[in-house]
Amino acid sequence: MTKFEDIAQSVFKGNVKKVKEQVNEMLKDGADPVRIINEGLIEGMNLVTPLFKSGEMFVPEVMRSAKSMNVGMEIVKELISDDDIPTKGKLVMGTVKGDLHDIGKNLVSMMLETTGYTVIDLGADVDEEVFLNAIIEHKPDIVGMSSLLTTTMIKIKDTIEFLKEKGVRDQVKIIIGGAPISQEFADQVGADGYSEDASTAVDLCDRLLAK
Ligand code: B1M
Repeated sequence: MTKFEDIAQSVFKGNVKKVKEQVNEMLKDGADPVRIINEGLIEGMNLVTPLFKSGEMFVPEVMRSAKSMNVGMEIVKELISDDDIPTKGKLVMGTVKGDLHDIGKNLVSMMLETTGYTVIDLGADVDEEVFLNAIIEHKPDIVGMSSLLTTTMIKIKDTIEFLKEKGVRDQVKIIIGGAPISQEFADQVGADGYSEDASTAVDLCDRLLAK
């Protein structure tokens, strides 16, 4: 096994301490930081994704793997310019106005980040104006909206309408999700996509940006 593969295995196993040690040791030996990211840290999360999808790995284990990857990433990031960090696309993400549930949204953001997306997380209870300003400021490829309450689902529709009124709707793809959300609802409100969980959200973003 190569040293990059060793790091990938430690990320996969969620061993934060080992990832820290291995990354620091490889940097000391002069390894390329970008290769550490691509062939070690990201590769480790790539091992996690199919097992999470098939139900063989669960949320706490995925969180540990993601934490290991992030710890490694923090060390390596110091040494390279932002332009060298591979990014598949930029997302602005938030739970809609009136809704405080953020666990699922955080998991989606984390999976996207660990598979190479840049995520600007606006948090929960996000007003439509805040989505608008974030689009203007960050120029994301995708906007993600989460809702966990049947009473706040309507806010997704309102926010999309508001973005249309302000003339920015067509500048971004919009994805939505959360327990009460369905593909049918996504079609009704004019979202570009719906995903039922964090790993299919990654597939959805990949598909939307490949078009
Ligand atoms: Co509340 N809550 N809650 N709650 N809560 C639910 C959602 C509820 C179903 C519980 C129930 O009654 N059975 C119910 C909603 C009923 C309904 O609307 N039909 C409910 C209620 C009623 C409420 C309050 C109104 C209770 C009250 O005060 N009377 C209140 C509302 C507060 C508010 O938001 N204004 C409330 C409050 C809370 C807590 C604050 C206590 C806490 C939230 C803490 C937090 O998030 N920081 C909480 C919790 C924890 C839950 C349950 C138990 C768990 C939600 C969760 O985190 N699931 C929930 C019951 C349940 O869902 N079984 C419940 C785990 C998470 C990983 O899954 O969020 O579904 P989930 O996310 C998934 C997918 O949905 C998807 O991917 C995620 C990962 O796989 N996904 C996306 C989510 N967002 C996505 C976005 C995407 C793509 C995929 O693209 C953008």
